[in-house]
Amino acid sequence: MGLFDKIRGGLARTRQSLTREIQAVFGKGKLDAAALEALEEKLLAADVGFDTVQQILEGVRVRARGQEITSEQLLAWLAEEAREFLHEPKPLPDPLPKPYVVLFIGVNGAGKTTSVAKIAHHFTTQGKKVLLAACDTFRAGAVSQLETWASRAGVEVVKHQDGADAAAVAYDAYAAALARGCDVLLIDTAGRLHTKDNLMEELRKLVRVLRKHDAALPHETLLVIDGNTGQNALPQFKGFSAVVPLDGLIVTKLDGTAKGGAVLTLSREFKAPIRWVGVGEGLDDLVPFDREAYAQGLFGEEARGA
Ligand SMILES: Nc1nc2c(ncn2[C@@H]2O[C@H](COP(=O)(O)OP(=O)(O)OP(=O)(O)O)[C@@H](O)[C@H]2O)c(=O)[nH]1
Ligand SMILES: [Mg+2]
Repeated sequence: MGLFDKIRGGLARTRQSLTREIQAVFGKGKLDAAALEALEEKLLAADVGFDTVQQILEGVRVRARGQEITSEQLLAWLAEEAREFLHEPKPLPDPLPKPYVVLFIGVNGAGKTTSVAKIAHHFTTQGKKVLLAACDTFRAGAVSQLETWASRAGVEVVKHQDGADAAAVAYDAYAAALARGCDVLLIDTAGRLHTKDNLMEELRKLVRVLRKHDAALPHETLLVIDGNTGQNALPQFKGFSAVVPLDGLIVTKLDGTAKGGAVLTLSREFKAPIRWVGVGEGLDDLVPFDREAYAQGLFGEEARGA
């Protein structure tokens, strides 16, 4: 399956609830006040934020200019409007600094560890040598969970004992990545609430200690967000970005949610580039973000009449 289809596939639940209902309420005809109101309701239900919804509605209202339109036309316009809000990340530097260091952060259960494994798999299939840093020293079983994933992906892990200082693990892992000639170092961290000061301080320390090696570290910090979180992802983004500069987002579990519309608001409000989207539990189920595919995934054709 191509990447485009994987993103669309992952958004099937969101798309079905959006497109089916839009087709049902709209039928054919004018985009009058009642139709706009119904459309507003559907977009809000898909967890597109209020301001974003207003902007989308204004966009389609202006395009329609009172003419009769079909629901197909309306969906095509919605996809075009949605695409405007979505930000793709900058391409990775070429050549990558060696080792290229990526830090994964986020609240508990967001999908950090599985995303680390999936990205390790992505890089190993490109022939790159990958090392993982087991910096979740907090949750019992977290290190062995990462090790299980690492063996599936065929990569090594640097770990300390449970309860060790996460910053020390990161520091040692970087030294190990250098010594072993690794191309990529992926740092898994413990889940933490952005509202817990002591845990955020631990994260700050991890970055500070890593920078003793090189002030450019980490090269990329990705906030992992559970797609089911919907609008609640906004405070997470604010909380984490206040502590560590974020380079992008990973939105996971899109396959299990009808709230895929929240990504529009995240991307619009924070101009946050989305690096990857998770669409399942397997190693291959993480795909590079593509805004066209995402917009089509929300409002695209395939679900029509489904
Ligand atoms: N369906 C689906 N499940 C996912 C996806 N990403 C992660 N999961 C599942 O979500 C659950 C939590 O994933 P983890 O990777 O352990 O999350 P975490 O952020 O490392 O969790 P903590 O370390 O406890 O903070 C696991 O059961 C994963 O299989 C996805 O894209 N789709
Ligand atoms: Mg984890």
